[in-house]
Amino acid sequence: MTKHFNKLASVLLGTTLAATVASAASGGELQEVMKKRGLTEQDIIRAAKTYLPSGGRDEFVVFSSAGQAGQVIVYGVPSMKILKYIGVFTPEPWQGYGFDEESKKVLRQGNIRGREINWGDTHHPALSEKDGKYDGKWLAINDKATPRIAIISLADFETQQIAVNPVFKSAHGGAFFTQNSEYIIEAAQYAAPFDNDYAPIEEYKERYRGGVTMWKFDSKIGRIKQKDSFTIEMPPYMQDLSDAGKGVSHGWGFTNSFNSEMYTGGIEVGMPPNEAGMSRNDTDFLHVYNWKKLAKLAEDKKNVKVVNGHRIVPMDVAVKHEALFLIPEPKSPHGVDVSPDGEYITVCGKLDTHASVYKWSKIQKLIKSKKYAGKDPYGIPILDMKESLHGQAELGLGPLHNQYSNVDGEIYTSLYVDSQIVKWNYKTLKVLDKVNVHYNVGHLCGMEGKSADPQGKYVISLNKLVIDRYQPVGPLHPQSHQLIDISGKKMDLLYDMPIPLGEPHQAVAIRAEKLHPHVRYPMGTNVRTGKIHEGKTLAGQERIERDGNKVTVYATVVRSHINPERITVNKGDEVTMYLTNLERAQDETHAFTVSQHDVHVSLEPGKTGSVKFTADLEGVFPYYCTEFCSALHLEMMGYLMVKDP
Ligand code: CUK
Ligand code: CUA
Repeated sequence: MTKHFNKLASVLLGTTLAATVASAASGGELQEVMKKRGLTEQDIIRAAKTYLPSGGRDEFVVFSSAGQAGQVIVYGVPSMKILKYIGVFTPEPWQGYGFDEESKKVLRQGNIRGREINWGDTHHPALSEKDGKYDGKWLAINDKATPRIAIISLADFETQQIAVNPVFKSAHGGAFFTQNSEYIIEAAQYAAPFDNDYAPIEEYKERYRGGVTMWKFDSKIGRIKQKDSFTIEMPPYMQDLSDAGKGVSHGWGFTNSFNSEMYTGGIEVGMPPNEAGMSRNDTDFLHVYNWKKLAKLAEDKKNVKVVNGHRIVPMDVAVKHEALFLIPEPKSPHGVDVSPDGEYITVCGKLDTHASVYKWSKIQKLIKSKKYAGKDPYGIPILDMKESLHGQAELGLGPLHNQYSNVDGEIYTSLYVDSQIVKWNYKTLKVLDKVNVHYNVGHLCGMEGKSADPQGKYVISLNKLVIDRYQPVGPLHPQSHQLIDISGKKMDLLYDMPIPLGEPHQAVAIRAEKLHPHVRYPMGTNVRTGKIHEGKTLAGQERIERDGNKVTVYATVVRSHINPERITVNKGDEVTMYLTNLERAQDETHAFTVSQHDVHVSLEPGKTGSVKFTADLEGVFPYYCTEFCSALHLEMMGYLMVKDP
């Protein structure tokens, strides 16, 4: 007992005070609480390792995909306290994302062929990089269902851009920044024609294509430059997860694929069902491409084909310039993860118990010597698997994804089928430890664990099933993030966090000290553009302007009134309301809605936002501030009067 209390006390207070606390606690309140709640000493130690006292700050901040919710979840580590949901591909009501005009403009950038899309399937968030290290400026995340990439500013944790992929029809293998955020990699998934035409499935091999889009990124302003972006055409092998080279492999990209069989279910009558048809071959292909060279090539018109206004570098051009290669990898792979120095590339295959560690210097040698093991049906050179491999490590059933720690050669891999995290060394190929997780882990998230500067300390297991871990809330269970301490020789599972917002496919963590979000905006800021809003209104400038049936209201909000407090319009008028929050005090947010009009805008200090509606219903409609902002919050209101002239 005393030994455990000493350990606990040293966690809490450091070793010098340990003895004192142990003797005080052993007879006292702590033991009573433990007894009452049925807690073990191990529980108490884990609680102490994750407990964040009131007002405290976490060491790391995690950005997690919210899967089918189309959003991003932000939480702290080690406390696992949820801090924010960021609306990305789907509306987010609290901040009025999708309910005010500025955010609608961002959401509507995600329209496809004129169609509004309000649902998204977020998979892989990525943090912008400088020299392969996170710079804390931008977050990118992909939508798999309707291939799009969103850019979120870490100055205010708001979505600022959605870029639609003009040629892909689904995309899983994004987003991944190159080491200086020059580009964001997005790989296609289910092959389809690049154009928008119908093509019968019998033409799969000729007309259907996979590929990798290199989104040009301007990290100064945090925007994807659509016209400077290009796509590398690839065979219809169903490209998947990707990673950018860094350090010694900077300038190159790596993308997995499955279905090298090009099985479609429709071509080969009498074939076994999809699952078996798509994994008949023992190996699929790791795509290795020199994006730096391809970007240069794409500048010359004669090297590209333009589809939907977007530049494509065809496979034969890439092959001719020795910029695209294939390497066999164990079938049905999932993650491909480049080591912090860029020399080792670890690929895990769901149907293989091994992780395959490729060595960049070996790959480079094969490329330089033009020693190819053969060519695929599209003429792409294949490099010999054995000669590219550093080695393979037997890890367990269903290895999926990898994260690195701050210890040389140390890597953590999720085992989907075994429901475990395995710690091993990708240089020695030795397995070091395993820990059970609950259950069916997909990705895992290390602390800056995929950057050039991993921090160690923790990994988080992002689990697909929870079954018996939480209070049941119906047949659909929350999904689970489990925090694991990796600072010792053995891993230790510290904390279970349920997230009721969708599947946490992937998450990225950054040191909190790297983030410096705004406290307030410069007065009159349009937060979706970062520029001063045309509707900026200062105290004394409030007014209502009419031009025909168009009514424009320039309003201010400040404790504790909305000015103007009365707006009278005619039925059928088109009303635009610009609202500026004049507050400078921290966290003094107001927000605005009008009864029965389906609008909402959140107004953080200094922000100007707007709502727009047609006053098509006659009547009296209260409007009010929706944030409990002061003692006179309920008084912060007014009336929209709509009369039939
Ligand atoms: S994830 Cu998208 S299927 Cu393993 Cu990257 Cu869940
Ligand atoms: Cu402002 Cu409530």
